[in-house]
Amino acid sequence: MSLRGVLRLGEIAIRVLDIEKSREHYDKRMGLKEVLVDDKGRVYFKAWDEHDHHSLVLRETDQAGMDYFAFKVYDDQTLTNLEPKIRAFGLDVTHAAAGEYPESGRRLIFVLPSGHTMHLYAEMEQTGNTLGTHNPGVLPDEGVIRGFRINRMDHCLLGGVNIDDNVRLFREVFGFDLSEKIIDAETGISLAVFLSCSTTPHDVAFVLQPEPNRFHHVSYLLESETDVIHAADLIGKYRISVDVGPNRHGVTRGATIYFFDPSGNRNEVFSGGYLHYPDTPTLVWDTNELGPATFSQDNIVRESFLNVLT
Ligand code: M3P
Ligand code: FE
Repeated sequence: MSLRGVLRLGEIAIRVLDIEKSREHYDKRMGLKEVLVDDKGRVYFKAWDEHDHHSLVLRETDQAGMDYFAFKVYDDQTLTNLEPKIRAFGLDVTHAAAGEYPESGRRLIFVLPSGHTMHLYAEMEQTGNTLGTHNPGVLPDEGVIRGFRINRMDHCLLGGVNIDDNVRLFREVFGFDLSEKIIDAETGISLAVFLSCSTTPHDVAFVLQPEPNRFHHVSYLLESETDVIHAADLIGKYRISVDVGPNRHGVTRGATIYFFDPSGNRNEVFSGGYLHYPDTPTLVWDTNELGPATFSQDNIVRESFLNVLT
């Protein structure tokens, strides 16, 4: 893995019920920065330490959930190389021209076996993280790091059908590793799969659901576990709906909090976890250890965490 193929989760488009309440949540409380409202009224945000123009897109409508998620790839040649492989896997691929999605180069668009719409793109306007690139220093100006002190978007967890087919696509076509999985102890069926294209334990994950195309959470990286507690204090102060208070995942070993945006979409902030390399073996958990796999500080299986999706 020299990271010259599929790079990272670069953009996620989430549906919200009330754009003003969502602005308050994502910008004022979480501390993401609003950077654009497009001609369709969609609102764009970025985390402070992302160089690209944006990473989060919100669209107001009457049903919460996710419209699509988009991975950035290394260059345009990577897109060209991937398209026939995605088709050979059996998926239809449509195209979006450069500029069709704001500040973005051309895109490949397809629907995963799990029912989720995924985009790949190579170019996005780079607006920087405010530090510049020549003698950047380490701390941006006062006020740039706000709210939950989020560094960057990290991963998403999506619920759907056929998750083993997703695993095959991500491994065989996109070059991801299966870093971890949770299986049913009796049947061996995959219940959750964690896929990495980098040195993080996961860049995307899928959890088995009876219905396709469900959204479980989008997750943001914090600098430290102290910042996880700071975010928890703000979640309490502003009466943000909590799913699971500060805890640690067994899977990935991240220190985590789950909470909900005003539309019921789940968000996560986390810090820590191990480094993944291509020779790291796949770690397997079974349902006899579902508590420790999900929340390792109290080992409690939480029904809401497993069953509430948008
Ligand atoms: C994460 C994470 C499950 C674990 C999820 C883990 C579904 O979201 O960020 O490590 O058991
Ligand atoms: Fe997560």
